[in-house]
Amino acid sequence: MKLRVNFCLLISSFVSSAWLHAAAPPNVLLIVSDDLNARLGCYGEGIAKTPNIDGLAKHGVLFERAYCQFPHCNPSRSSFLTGMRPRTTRVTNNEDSLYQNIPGVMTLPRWFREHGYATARCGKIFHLGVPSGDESMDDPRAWDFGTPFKDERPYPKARASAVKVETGKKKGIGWQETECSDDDLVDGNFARTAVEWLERRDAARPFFLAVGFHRPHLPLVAPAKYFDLYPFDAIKLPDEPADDVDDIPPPARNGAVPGYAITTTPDQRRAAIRAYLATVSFMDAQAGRVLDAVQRLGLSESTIVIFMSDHGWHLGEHGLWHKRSLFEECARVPFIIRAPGAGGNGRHSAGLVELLDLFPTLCDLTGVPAPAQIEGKSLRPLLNDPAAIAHEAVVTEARRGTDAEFWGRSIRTPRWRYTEWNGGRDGVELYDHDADPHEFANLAGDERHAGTISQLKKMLAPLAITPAPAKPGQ
Ligand SMILES: [Ca+2]
Ligand SMILES: [Ca+2]
Repeated sequence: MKLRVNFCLLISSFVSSAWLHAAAPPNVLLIVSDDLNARLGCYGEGIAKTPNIDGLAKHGVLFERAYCQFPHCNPSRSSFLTGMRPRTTRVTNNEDSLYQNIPGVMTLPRWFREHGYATARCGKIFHLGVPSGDESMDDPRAWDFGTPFKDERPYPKARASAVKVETGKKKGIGWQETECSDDDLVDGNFARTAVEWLERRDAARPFFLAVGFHRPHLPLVAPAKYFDLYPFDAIKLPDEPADDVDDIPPPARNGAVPGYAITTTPDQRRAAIRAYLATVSFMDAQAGRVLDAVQRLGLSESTIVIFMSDHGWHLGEHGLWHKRSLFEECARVPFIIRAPGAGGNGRHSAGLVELLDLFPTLCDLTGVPAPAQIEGKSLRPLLNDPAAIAHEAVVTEARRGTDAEFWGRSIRTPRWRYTEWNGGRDGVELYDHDADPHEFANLAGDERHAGTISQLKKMLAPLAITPAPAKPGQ
């Protein structure tokens, strides 16, 4: 009799746990900001005011060392939305098509859709033909619902009392503090639509809601109230050694965004930084609207929330004001996971992680199987133990240059960053993060580090794109 009771208990406990899992897999809310670096309040070194993202981090796990695979919209997004490295997707600029390169490719939202999730997109998740409004880069098979992406041009009127700094930009605008409401700009619209979608969702199915904010992508347009958070005169410019650029190989110095040469004078630099911060705070406020709705609708305990960016952005470090570099400010991204029942309480993880890890992590946390194509790793162990390690090293690659083409590949370990351009023919860089967290001193020419370089080269080779062979005479 006792045996029978235990057997019944066993059966009922098996059935109830299987039923629970089958009936209620967690929802996923994926928030992706565009061109956002890690200088947020919750990152401690922060200069941007981001109370909503900070609030999310307080209840989740913040990854201090998260890196994109390619600091450019389409290559980065094609990588983390498939879980494959750029050497596999072969998407290395904004014009490449993931779907042409890999016909029938499986993407993260499509995978969740095929596993029973209601999938919705508000804003930019795959690379869109920004700012033309062309959505040809999106995966049409991925979504049950998607908002069209329309740039807000013509931009709302500038505030009469706006700080006037001559930008020197010939076409378009670099930044603008506007007299408009949040919903007059695309990100306000994406937040509003995402909240409405959550309110009307089909509660019978778990959801995968992806909200892609456009800011702080250029042009830096935001309502004036967000500029008011940052007094112009209080904006600090980067403090760097005068000879910093002397030891940076030429391919790592060029690659400025055409038409964005607006940072010649200290006041122009202050205005550019201030506008970037204003748009970060604007984006944070929109993310807050979606996060508040998750709480208001009682979904906090059943929803995994991810906040991340597609790559970083330079605010004048090493004289750079753009993306597509392999320095820390550009390769590193904010990455926060709040998962019910895993991690939490504002822990920080110092483990190296890659955006590639997003796909397998979401599979692991939801019970959805991971497809065979995955090249990243689940971060679930790091959620439960912030001292856990996922990767010995992470890799970021870039393609730069206008007159000549330079392929850069960079490997980051807890201590070192090693970068080579065109396989080393056009320059190598080695930075010691233990002694030099701002990457001021390039140690590549120092014979004492030859062994370290040779070891890092060996680790890098199987993970990166093979650079094109040298042309005759090179
Ligand atoms: Ca981007
Ligand atoms: Ca330097």
